[in-house]
Amino acid sequence: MTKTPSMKIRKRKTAGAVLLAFIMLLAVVIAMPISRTVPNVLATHSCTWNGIDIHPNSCPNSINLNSKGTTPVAILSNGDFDATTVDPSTVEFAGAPISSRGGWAWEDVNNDGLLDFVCHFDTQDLNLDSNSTEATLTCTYDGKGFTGEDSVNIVGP
Ligand SMILES: [Ca+2]
Ligand SMILES: [Ca+2]
Repeated sequence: MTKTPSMKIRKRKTAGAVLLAFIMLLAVVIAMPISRTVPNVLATHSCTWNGIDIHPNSCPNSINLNSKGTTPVAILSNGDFDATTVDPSTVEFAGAPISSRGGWAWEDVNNDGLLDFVCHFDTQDLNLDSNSTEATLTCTYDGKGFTGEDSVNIVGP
């Protein structure tokens, strides 16, 4: 049987469809690990942080605004940021300065080999209310400004 030009085109089209299907399958395979991690990210949304970890290594970050205690917050070091250069006198979390009761310390709270800056705030001084879902910490380090955020879960009466 002689191949007509139209058959050739049809064959090429079939090959194109097979290739397309293969690419789509490949895309699905590649996307699978991502789609597997997405639900995890969503599930742990309340534990995510942006530079800080309220109640280090604890989740959710429950805060009882009637508590007479202190709330610990870790400013986390990373490859580009050394939390040991934080100026403690400039640290403010939800409008409150570092508590004289809790103070601050350098401690590697997330075991990544980099010292983090852990500080405590008088919970009753925090400018948060029952509708708050996140809290912000600001400070200066090395003459530069730092802003970190983490989620909060307001509990209690
Ligand atoms: Ca936490
Ligand atoms: Ca660390």
